[in-house]
Amino acid sequence: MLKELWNDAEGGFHPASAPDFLPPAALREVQLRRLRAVVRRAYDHVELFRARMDERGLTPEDIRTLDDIARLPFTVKTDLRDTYPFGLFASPMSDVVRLHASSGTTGKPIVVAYTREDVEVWSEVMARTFACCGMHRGDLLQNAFGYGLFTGGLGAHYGAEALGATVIPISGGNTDRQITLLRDFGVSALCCTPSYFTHMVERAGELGVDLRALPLRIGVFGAEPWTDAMRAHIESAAGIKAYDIYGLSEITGPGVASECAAQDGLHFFEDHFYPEIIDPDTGEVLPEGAEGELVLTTLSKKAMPMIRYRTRDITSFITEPCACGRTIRRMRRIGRRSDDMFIIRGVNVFPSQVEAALLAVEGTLPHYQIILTRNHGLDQMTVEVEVTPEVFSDRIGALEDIRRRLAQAIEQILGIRVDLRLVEPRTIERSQGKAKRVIDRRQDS
Ligand code: DLL
Repeated sequence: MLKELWNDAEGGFHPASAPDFLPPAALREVQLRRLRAVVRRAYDHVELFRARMDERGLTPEDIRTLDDIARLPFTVKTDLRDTYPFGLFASPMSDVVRLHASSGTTGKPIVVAYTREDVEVWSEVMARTFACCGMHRGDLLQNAFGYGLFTGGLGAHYGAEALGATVIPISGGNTDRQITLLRDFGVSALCCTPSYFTHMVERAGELGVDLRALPLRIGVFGAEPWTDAMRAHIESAAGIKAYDIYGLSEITGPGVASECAAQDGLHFFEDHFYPEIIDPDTGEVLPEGAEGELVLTTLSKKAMPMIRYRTRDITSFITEPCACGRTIRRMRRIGRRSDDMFIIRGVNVFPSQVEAALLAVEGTLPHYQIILTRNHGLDQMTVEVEVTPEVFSDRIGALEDIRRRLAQAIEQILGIRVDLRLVEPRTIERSQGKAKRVIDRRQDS
């Protein structure tokens, strides 16, 4: 079976991808076996988890079916902060071969650990991610995710090597050099955040390099929310297929879920990460297909098992089978986190809604920022968006016309009027990693 999956010439599959195609009953068996083992491990080695199990009168033996997972306590981000730096480790430091950390927006970073086996599993799921995106041995991957404490760079690096592709470990930044290598090396695949890639596209244009004429055919993007409108922009500007990949440091990093050729939802590598969707208010598991908060359990993590980790990311399972033939479950793209919503004059707003409205209007660039301020106790939202050089240099009429259409598009989606500031290309700061879309100055005013 493994051999049949290897499709070197056209790409798509890799021997490690076999679990993607398991019959569901066989997959459930693997999951239950691993779930029982990981609960046992966490109970024996992680004090916080054992105390929470004891409080509920639960022992690892009580986990007899996959549904029993709902009886287990949740883990949340503050648990990582409260036990900073190493309090959730289930392995002695002598077995830990790697640490990563994520800075987050407030306070102490969170620290995550990997044994040698954990790094192997991570490489496998990243190899499966790249295979999902149509990459194969012989591909030349420019890895523009940041190398360092962030999991993107090294996660993608090890995965691409496990796949048998050739990696260029360029990391993020130094955009002119990125474009030179893309062109001179004949790069066929590239990975980074979608916002950084829009910057690369823009810079390539300035340098007179037509990305569409290069051998580049695959873009693997993730680490931040992006919309289908952004995908359409990227695919047509660079002449590539753009895939969405998902993951988070607490669970392993990238490699938790990935789109496939169908570009219709992200497959979970659920033989290693068990997904549930819960009601964020009550904590109840929701029926298949309903939208809610994604909760993940690591089934094979050794150094830092995570049991029912609440991601804050909002999505739903897709219940129809996928055209690609994979049997592992899929979720819809993550458009928002339960904690990135803000309320303006009583209306709930997610940055992704603003992005969708902006990209629907021609003449704007995919560079924008949302600024929140408070004026006499009243919250104000200003959307700053760059317009194309043609529009900007045109007579006032063109600018006014775009402003009107943007205001309409936003009002249609959000139901409120916002302040719009149309700015020259290059005004808004470019990010090499995750873009900062919302600047909240409400506390300053
Ligand atoms: O961003 C890991 C990663 C690296 C994923 C490279 C994909 C590619 P953290 O820095 O811990 O880890 O941030 C995790 O980023 O909970 C989501 O809110 C968000 N996120 C990650 N991927 C996506 C995506 C990495 N494809 C947090 N769409 C997660 C939307 C995403 N949000």
